[in-house]
Amino acid sequence: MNIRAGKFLLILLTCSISTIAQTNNNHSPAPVFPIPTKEQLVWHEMETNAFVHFTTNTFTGLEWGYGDEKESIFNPTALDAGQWAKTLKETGFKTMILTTKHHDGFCLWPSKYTEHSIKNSPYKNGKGDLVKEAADASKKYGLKFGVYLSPWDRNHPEYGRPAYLEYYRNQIKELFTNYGPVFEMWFDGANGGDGYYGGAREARKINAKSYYDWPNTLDIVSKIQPGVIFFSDAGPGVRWVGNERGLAGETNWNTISTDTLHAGKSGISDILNTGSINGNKWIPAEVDVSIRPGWFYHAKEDDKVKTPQQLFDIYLSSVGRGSTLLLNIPPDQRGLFHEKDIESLRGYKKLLDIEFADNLAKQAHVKTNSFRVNSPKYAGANLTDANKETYWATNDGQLSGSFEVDLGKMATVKYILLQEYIKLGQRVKSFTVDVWSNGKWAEVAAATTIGYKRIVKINPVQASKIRVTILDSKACPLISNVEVY
Ligand code: FUL
Repeated sequence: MNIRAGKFLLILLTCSISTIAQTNNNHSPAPVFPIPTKEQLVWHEMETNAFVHFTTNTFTGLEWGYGDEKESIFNPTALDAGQWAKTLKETGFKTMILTTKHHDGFCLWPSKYTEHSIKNSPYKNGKGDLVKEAADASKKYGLKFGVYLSPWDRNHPEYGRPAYLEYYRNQIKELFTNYGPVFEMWFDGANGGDGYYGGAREARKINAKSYYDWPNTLDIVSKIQPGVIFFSDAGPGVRWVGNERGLAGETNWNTISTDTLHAGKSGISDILNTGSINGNKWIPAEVDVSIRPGWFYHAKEDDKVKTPQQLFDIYLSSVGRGSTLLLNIPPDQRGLFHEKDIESLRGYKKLLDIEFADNLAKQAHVKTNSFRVNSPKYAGANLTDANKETYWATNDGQLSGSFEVDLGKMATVKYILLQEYIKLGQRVKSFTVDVWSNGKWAEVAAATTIGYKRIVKINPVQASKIRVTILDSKACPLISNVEVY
C-alpha cells in the first residue's frame, strides 16, 4: 500500500468510528413515518382559525346561491374588515380564511375574468375589493390570511367543461399574486348539480376525481406561493374532519392513506374523522363549524348563535383532540360581525382564560418509571419545562411507560393537557390518567390518541399528584408537554 492509500484508509476509518460514536452518544429516537412538513407543524401550532362566509347569500337569505343573483344585491352598508380582524385577534384566533367565491360564483374581488363580482355591485360604487380589505386587515392585526375558492361555480357558463378549469386557474393566479402571503387554500367537496350556468339553468355533473386535475391545479398555487397548506376532504395538506358539528374523533390520527380518497367522494366521513393508524400520509383534520346554524348570516338565526359554553366545548372536541378549529363567523348585511356573535366570542375567550389560567404542573417535579438510556436529555423534567423541543422518551422497543407529576399541594384538577413530539411522528395509541387522592391512586380517565395536543376533561377532583400511563404506542412514546388545570 502506498502512503496516499494508507492515509485515505485512515481517514475512512476515523470517519466511520466517529459515526458509530455519534450514533451511540446521540441515541435520538428514529422518526415514525409519516411526519409533518414544517408548514403543517406551523399549522398545528395555530390551533384556532376563523372562517368568514360572506357573499350574495348574506343578502338573499340562501345558503347556496343558485348563481343567478344580481350583482346589485351585494350592498353592505357599513363594512369594516378591521372590525372582523380586531375581534378575532382579541378572542384568540390566529388566522382569517375568507370565502373569496362561494358556490354562487360571485367574486369578492374585481376579477378580470368575470362580470359576476363586486365590481358590478353598489359596494364602493364598484371600486371595492374585499379580498384586499380582508387581507390588509388580517395583516394589520397579525392574523394569517387564507382563501376559500369554491370549485363548484353555479354561475359560470362553462362549468363542467374544460374551459371552466382554465377560468378557475386564472382566478387562482389572481388570488395568489395580488394579495400578499396566503397560508391556506380551502376548497370543499360540494361539486356539481343544478345551477344557473350562464342561463342554461340545468344540472351538470362532473367527475370529482378528475375534472379539476388537482395535482396540476395546486401546483400552480405552489409555484406562486410555495408552502401554502391545501385543505380539502382528503388533503393534501389538511383534511376535513367528516362533520360540521365541531367534533374531531376521540381517536384522531394525523395519518391517513389517500390512495382511495379524494375530495367530493362520499361515504368517507368516518375515516376522515379518526384518520388511520397506519395511514401513509400526514394529513391532519381541521374542524370547520359555524357559530350559527348556517354558514352565512341570516337575521332569523340571531337567537341561535352558539353560546360561550358551546364554543368552549367545541374547543375541547377539536383543539383538545389534536385538531385545529376553524370557526365561522359570518358578517351581517352591514358587513359587520353581529353584536350577538361578538358577545359570544368574548364569552368563549373569557372561559378559555378562566379554565386555563393556572397551570398546576408549571415547573412541577416529574418522576418517571424510566427514561431513554438514562440520559437527562429524555428525562421527565422535559415534560414541564415549557420547551416544545424537549421531550420525555422511553427506550427503543419500550412501548409503554408512565410519569407522575407532583403538584406540591392539594388542588382541584379539571383538565390534563398532553402533547406528543409530533416532529418525529404520532405514536401513542392509548393511555390512562390517575390522580393521587386520599392516599391512593384512582383512575380518572382512559383515552386513545394524543397527537399535537390532547386535553382530557375529568370530573373535578382534589389531588396532589397526577400519573399518566402510556399503555401502548406505535414506537417508543415521545411526550413533550404536560399541563394540569
Ligand atoms: C361546504 C359548503 O357547501 C358550505 O356552504 C360551506 O361553505 C362549508 C364550509 O363547506 O362544503
